[in-house]
Amino acid sequence: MALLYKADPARGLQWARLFAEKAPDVPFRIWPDHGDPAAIRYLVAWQPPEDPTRTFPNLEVVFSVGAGVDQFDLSGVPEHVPVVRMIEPGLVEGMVEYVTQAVLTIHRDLFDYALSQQQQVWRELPLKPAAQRRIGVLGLGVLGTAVLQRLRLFGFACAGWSRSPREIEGVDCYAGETSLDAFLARTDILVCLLPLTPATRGLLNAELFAKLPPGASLIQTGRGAHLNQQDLLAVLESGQLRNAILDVTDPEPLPAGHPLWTHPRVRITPHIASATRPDTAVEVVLENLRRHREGLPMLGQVDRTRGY
Ligand code: NDP
Ligand code: OXD
Repeated sequence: MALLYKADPARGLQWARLFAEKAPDVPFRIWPDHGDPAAIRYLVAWQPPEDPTRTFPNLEVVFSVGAGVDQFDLSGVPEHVPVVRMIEPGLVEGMVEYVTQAVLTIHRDLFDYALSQQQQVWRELPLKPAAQRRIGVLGLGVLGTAVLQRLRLFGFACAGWSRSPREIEGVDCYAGETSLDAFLARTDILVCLLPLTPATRGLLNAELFAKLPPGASLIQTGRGAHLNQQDLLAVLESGQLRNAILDVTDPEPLPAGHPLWTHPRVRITPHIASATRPDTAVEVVLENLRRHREGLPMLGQVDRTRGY
């Protein structure tokens, strides 16, 4: 009854230490040293190997080491093997920190002050109260909800958009395609925290940007393929969008020389908005192993028809 870890090997060593301490009865293997393939029951992976059940015939559960599963070829995992994505407090905390700093950067005009600094110009801009800044988060799941709950505390006017109706205290919730235009029309700072699915691929495009108020800004923390990067460059040029903070791009890494790298109104980070934290994630995986053994639903089980 062994668990195979197939992701960043340095973090794998931390997982191994935590498993040895908290679950010594579960042998922990790090890819490619999987030992007896027939002993592998659980796989924790960023990207599973091709045809995992042929290699590991007794595989019972595939865990994504990340919150998203778009990097998985779900068709390669047979229906009887559940796929579970990562929901863990460390990952949530990191995302709340990242989006909060990004929203405050835009809200407090730090792009403009950076440009002034380059020109050695001492120029004050009018201070806008948070209540007059409208934040809109695409995706009201684990991360989008946590981000909005924090941003509310600053007094921002908060809204979010999801597929099915949600209720979050202090947040105007919009649901479904028919409400998207109204959500966009009231959004000054748009945050993307959607999963990448056929329905959301390319959603951040010229048509969508045109529905935001002129001078809106984008914080992109979903997946690179949500965004049409050429369209973004065009709306930054026209002024329809004022600033963009991108944590994810397509492809990753963003190639050297790409115009987004040097755009004065774009800030780029290398997909670090958040990351699964071994100490908190191991607790969740162990809880899910317990649930699985007891035939209970696991936390974060992926609905294959929705793709997230
Ligand atoms: P969840 O599955 O908890 O939430 C997804 C949300 O998106 C839900 O509210 C869902 O609606 C909504 N959604 C999905 N499809 C649509 C659609 N077609 N139209 C409208 N709304 C839709 O995911 P998480 O919050 O845990 O994570 C979100 C994403 O964040 C990940 O998939 C990943 O892409 C990204 N991420 C990025 C990281 C980074 O470092 N940059 C780190 C971790 C995650 P409903 O509520 O109705 O289901
Ligand atoms: C994730 C990520 O999905 O790190 O967890 O992007």
